Amino acid sequence: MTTPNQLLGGLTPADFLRDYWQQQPLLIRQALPDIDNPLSADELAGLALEEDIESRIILEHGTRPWELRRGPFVETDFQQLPARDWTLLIQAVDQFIPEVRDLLQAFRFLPSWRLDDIMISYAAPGGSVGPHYDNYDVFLLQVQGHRRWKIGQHCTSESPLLPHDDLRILRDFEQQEEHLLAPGDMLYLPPGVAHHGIAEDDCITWSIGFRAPSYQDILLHFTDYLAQQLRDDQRYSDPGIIPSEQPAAIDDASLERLQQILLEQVQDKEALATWFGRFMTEPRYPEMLNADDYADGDLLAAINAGYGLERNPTARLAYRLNAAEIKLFASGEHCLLPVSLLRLVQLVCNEDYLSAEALQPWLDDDEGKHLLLQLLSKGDLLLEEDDD
Ligand SMILES: [Mn+2]
Repeated sequence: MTTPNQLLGGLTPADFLRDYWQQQPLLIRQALPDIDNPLSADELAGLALEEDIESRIILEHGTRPWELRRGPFVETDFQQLPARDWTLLIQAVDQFIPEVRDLLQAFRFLPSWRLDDIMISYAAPGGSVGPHYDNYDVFLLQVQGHRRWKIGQHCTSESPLLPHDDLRILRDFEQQEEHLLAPGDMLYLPPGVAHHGIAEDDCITWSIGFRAPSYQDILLHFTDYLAQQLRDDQRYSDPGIIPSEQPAAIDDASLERLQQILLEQVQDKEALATWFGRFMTEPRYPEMLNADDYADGDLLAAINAGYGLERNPTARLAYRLNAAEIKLFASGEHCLLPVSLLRLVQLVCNEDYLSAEALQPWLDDDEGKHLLLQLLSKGDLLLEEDDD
């Protein structure tokens, strides 16, 4: 496993966050020198055949320039592809392949609720998804073969795009840097930086992507959440007004009353925390969380037999600690817990695997045991299974 400083090319996480994160690209040679590709091109193609896996193929010279095809695919789709200039993209591979998920441990210096997924791309020689920019940070890790990355200008939603129904390809690309990445090399890009990666050979790149809710989403979803907590009898009111000279006019005093209503509501910091924690832990594939009832006995028997609990790879967990309590967010829902459970909450949020040894002390704590049972029943945690 790589050390944090190796991962960031000799920078400490604090240096990286201060000088690069959200600001400027960083090329890191041999960020993961020992990376051992756990998924071959054939295995990636195999994933693209599966119903519940999001996959796309982009052909630079298809039935139209930059043709997008969406999975699931069938084997003959791959047999009919040209020898070069196409890319296969598979989303959220970290949720399906433990060896891919393990890489996320290296990014623990960032808030885990900001992480979105690891997308894997396989490209035939010349393959590319075109010059584009993303609205979120991304680390691009070269895992097999070589990719030439061209880095361009800063873009915004005003930047002109090629006419295309499905892909956001930049009309203009102003190249500023170019780097050839070999296995183990990694490129960090902040949001909005134009980039264009072209495969030199049989090329596999992992993209570690982040969640960045838009202001649109924040306003829309937070106010929707707030509105659900309000009563119908909480209404605009104007006691003490004076007679109108112009009955059709909306005056400043009326607008100020409205502003007061809005400001009072959105100022509730704990309501904001509750909404945000729920929103940022919403899983990409909620159907992969299988709710199932567990009894005390199931949990005790498993742990006493030495089995641990595994995090469901689909589950997203986060918490907020305030003076009075803990809010635990689990895959879009939340519960309130006593502060005495903080160590357990941190264990559950931070670890992919909870050993029987680590859990044992919590089985004597009614609230701790209840929390574990709740997470098991919701499907966020899973009982460890026999390997054979
Ligand atoms: Mn990109």
